[in-house]
Amino acid sequence: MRLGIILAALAVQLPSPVCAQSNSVPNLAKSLGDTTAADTKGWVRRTDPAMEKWRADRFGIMVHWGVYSVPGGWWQGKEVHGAAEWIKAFAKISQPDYDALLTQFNPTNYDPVAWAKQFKAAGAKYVVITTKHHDGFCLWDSKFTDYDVMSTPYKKDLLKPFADAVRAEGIDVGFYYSIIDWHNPDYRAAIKTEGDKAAYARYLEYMKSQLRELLTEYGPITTLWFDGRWDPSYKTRPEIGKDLEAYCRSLSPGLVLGDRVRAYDSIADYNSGFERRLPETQPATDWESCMTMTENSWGYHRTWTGNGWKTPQYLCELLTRSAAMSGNFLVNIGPEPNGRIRPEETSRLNRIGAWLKVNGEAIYGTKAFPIAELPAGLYATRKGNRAYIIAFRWPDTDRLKLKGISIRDAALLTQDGMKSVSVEGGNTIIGLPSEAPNAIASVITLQLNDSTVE
Ligand code: JFZ
Repeated sequence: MRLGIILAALAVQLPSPVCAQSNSVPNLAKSLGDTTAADTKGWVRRTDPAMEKWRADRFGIMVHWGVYSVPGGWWQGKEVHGAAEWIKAFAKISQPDYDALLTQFNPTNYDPVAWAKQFKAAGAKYVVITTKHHDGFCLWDSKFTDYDVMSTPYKKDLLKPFADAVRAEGIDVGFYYSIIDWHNPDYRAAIKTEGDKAAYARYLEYMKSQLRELLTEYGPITTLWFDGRWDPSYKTRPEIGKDLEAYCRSLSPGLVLGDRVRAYDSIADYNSGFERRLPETQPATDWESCMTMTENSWGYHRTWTGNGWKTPQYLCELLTRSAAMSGNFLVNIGPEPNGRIRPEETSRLNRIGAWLKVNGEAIYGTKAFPIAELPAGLYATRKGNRAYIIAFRWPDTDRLKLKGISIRDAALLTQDGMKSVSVEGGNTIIGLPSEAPNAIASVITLQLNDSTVE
């Protein structure tokens, strides 16, 4: 149902008709396959260290940055609602007009070390940055195109210092890479002629060459986040995605790959279909939700927020709900064209980080801990024989009943002692202080009986 809302929101802005090269917008509305909690589609649960690390991370940051950040959602004096990174399509900007934006992309305030410190302060364990979005512009010095940062006044690779700085903070580096490319003349949305087929084959080689650069020249890349698989040229030929995936894995054996590298026929290492939403129930596979802080703009938009900015508390709750369903949460930022992270985003990242600093034990390295009939606003996670109740709404009674759960002890994470812990008819009853100890969400830790099986 949420997908319907996303599509309805997109539909408002769909330009039509569009040229053959960039007809991705209407196709997006018509044919976006979505994955559901029940989808397992050939998924095999990986238990190698790289996958276990990704699984334990639980919280990451996504960065959408490119020449679309220059107009920032405004074109010819008019605000263009919706995802700012789509402005070329939404405002029907001609290729020459769009290319002129490259001459204005000069992020002189770009400070990757400060960015990395900001990610650290947010408590992120991995970061995924757009190396190339649908517009085809590349943030690095690619040998295979001039449509990159070297053709801007900045003239320096943006990814190398990014990867180095992020890694220096102990944070994993991941790369977003768009399969759709509005600029490359060989890209085809559909294959109708032999010529299209040959062009797309060249495009595939182009993608591989770029992915080789990204996977071999920027230090260890832990995850590749593909996007834009919905055009018929890709989604009707699953062998292409399989081939691309095999190629990436051959270059980087531990690579963690979301399902968007594939056509809709199967899930790779995790389900990345939870876009600006969380699953209703816990998926059977590994999964990740990616989330905007405003409504549906990933790239920097100067003014449009849709339903406004999500509060830090709400973002913490979405992160917690994800962990309580054994999933990861990737929150997005869209830096300004000058390289600054906007204050609305830094303040939210800092608030999330401050909460995680105290309560992160209940999130990192945890998985779902199902408790029946937990009151709304309360979530449960588990790590070994410790479980955590994370309360975004402090119960208005002084007793919290945990149905069917038998524990040895309970404590507040941030202060000593609970009023009481008792057992009544197989349920654990925890006596609570009348005030929530934490303004965002308080954590009650439970010491499980050793017999409670994992
Ligand atoms: C894609 C991009 O088009 C968008 O610009 C942004 O980068 C986002 C992270 O990914 O948009 C999508 C992709 C998939 C769905 C919705 C929007 N989906 O599966 O519902």
